[in-house]
Amino acid sequence: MDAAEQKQLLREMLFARRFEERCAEAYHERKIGGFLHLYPGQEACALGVMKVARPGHDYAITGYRDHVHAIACGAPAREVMAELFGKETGSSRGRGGSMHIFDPTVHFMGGYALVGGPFPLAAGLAKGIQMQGTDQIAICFLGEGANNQGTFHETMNMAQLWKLPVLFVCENNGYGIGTADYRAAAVTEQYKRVCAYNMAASKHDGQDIETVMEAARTAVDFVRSGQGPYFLELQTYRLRGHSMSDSGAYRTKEEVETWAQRDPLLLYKNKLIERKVISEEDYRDMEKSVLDEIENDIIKFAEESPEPRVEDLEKYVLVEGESQ
Ligand SMILES: Cc1ncc(C[n+]2csc(CCOP(=O)(O)OP(=O)(O)O)c2C)c(N)n1
Repeated sequence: MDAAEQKQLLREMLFARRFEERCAEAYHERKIGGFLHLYPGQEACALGVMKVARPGHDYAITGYRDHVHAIACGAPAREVMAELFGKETGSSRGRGGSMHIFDPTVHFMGGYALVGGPFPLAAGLAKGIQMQGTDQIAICFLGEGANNQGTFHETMNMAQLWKLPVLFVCENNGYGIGTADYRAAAVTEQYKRVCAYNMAASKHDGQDIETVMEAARTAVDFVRSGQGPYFLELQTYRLRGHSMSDSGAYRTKEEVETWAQRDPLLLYKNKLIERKVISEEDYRDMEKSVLDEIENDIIKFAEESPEPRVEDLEKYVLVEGESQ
């Protein structure tokens, strides 16, 4: 990447971080209701993989920690925020909320609350691509906790058997809510679990975005070339709680602080400063412009958008196969 591209990538990481922090504030202001799962600490995973894939062309699907994935696919950040605010202009017209961002126009297929639910849906997307014979791929981003679901094993088997064009990205942050991986899984190195299905797999540092991009390049090329599925494990850490109601009592301050030193945003910022691509002053200016965009464009749009109308309560509800 040239200097301008590196700067742009840093801005996207910073934007993702500040967007999520602003969501937390809006939640405390009671502008966002329901469950809210934030992404700080894991940005290099979704942004790194989608930088290498083809957003808007390839399909992506994920769980409930989905805002940044949607934006990385090209969903307008305004519409993601409006969805969180429950507004009619939101990506799911305010009916879905944080866990159900959905934007088929950019091939972002959601946003699901059921842990492990997206695995077979991703395989279905990949089967559709295979039948149509296009050069697209389906990308399924999920946490390591999801790999303990039956859907994981059923999907890995079928994906490999049918050589589906699907990339599984395991964002291994070490915890499923408050349960450490070693307390729930017999094998904690997730990439090893798919060797039972003869699936190509590898594990990488999920904090360094350039490492993620390099690993994703190999994985994406493999899947796109028709060789079948690939399982990419990225070791990462969420710097905040599982959701807004998490006290964090299950992990030590020292552990969080150690991981904070490998914060993906700081790692990349420091790299660019060392390479003299940016200065501290440039970073401050970048931060100002990101905060300005979030406040004066994105939040403003969400605040000023209309609520869904009561008369439209049943609109988009499917009854006996018909949309009302
Ligand atoms: C089918 C199902 N079982 C249980 C839950 C409750 N639950 C919500 S999040 C979660 C942990 C998932 O952890 P992981 O897949 O590692 O994702 P992370 O939150 O770390 O991103 C659980 C068990 C659920 N939402 N769906």
